Amino acid sequence: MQQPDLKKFPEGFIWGAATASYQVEGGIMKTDWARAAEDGRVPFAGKACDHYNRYEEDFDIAKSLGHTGHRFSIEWARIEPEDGVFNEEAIAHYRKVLEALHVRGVKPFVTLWHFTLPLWFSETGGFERKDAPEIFARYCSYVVSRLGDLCTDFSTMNEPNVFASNGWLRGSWPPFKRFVLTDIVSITNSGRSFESKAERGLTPLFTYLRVICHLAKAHNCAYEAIKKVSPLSDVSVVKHVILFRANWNPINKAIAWIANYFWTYRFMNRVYMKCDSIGLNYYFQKKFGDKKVYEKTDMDWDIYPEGLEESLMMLARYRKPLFVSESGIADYRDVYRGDYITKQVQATWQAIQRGADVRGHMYWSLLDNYEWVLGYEKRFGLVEINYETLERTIRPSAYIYKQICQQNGV
Ligand code: IFM
Repeated sequence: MQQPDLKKFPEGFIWGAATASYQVEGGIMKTDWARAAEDGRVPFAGKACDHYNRYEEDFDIAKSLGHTGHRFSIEWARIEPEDGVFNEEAIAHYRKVLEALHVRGVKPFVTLWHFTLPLWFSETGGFERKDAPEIFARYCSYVVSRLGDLCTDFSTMNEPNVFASNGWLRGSWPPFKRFVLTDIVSITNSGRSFESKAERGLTPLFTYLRVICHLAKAHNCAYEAIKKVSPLSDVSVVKHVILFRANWNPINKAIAWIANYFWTYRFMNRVYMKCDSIGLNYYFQKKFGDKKVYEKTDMDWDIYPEGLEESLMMLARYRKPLFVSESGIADYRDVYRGDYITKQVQATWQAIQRGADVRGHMYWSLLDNYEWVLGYEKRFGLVEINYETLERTIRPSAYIYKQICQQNGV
């Protein structure tokens, strides 16, 4: 029987979880991250969860957990291992992946690029290149032309601001360029364990700004190119939002406003016209002037799932359909995750009541995964991975989410 106080979601609302190729597939070579691992600058991804071979087993689990949607990414280096050379075997693989989702009645959401770059592209300048937008659009339109009959929802890129700030400001991700002043701003999942070469002066800052500009152009260019080959596809960008808030103090309020502008709105203002929908990745907030001490996730991020509501409202101003493309918690012991999920779903429901057109919710992540410079230690998964045996174990919190998915409510 339905609980009387159940907060129901709109009919057809999509429930699921997300993954990304480099973080779960295993065996990915010839990328900037694989090269950085060989150079000892980041951990090896190795076989990861071997999801490349075990996707069917993993989708069975997702299905058994009541998921109706699944977000995953395509590995650019598999598809285009050399400049302009496309690999049909890789396409055939991802076609099988999409078919496996369809057979299980799970709707696919494909991200075309999730952080890792083919070596030929990164070594010739990557997104610093002037022609990067065209190169990226060529790749995106190729993939959509080959997969568009099996998938309608494509995100061009994941978290462009995280990619650029970790690569060109913090210098903790490839290509490890660091603008020394930015040590005062801590950006997401960048870690501090690996040394980067600091470049002095303003040059790295200008390069960063150029990269951001190229990323926005790349999305817009890819949107146009995808529409040419598949006019009916839904094309989105996946934006990481940090919720900057402030206490009563007007100076703090001004700082929060500026931070939200530079982290979220500046990029979105450049791309929203070329978005059919927008994906939101939310993990944490920063409240200026706040003395409250929050409990922490294993990433040392404040536990504040409620912030998802306001983050959705920040993107709702663009008047596009939204989906929560990622939100979740690193929680090795699985003690906070169930409550965290319940609250992040409640926050999503609240945003819908306030007028946000949210169509789906993807927990990050379906599986434990390679957490970039932090390696395999952080555990986000609904499903625990034993990296020795590759055995999958469903965590108790996954069943809390299952109930939400099945009731279409919380
Ligand atoms: O693991 C990452 C993912 O690749 C992008 N969004 C944030 C996640 C957790 O840090």
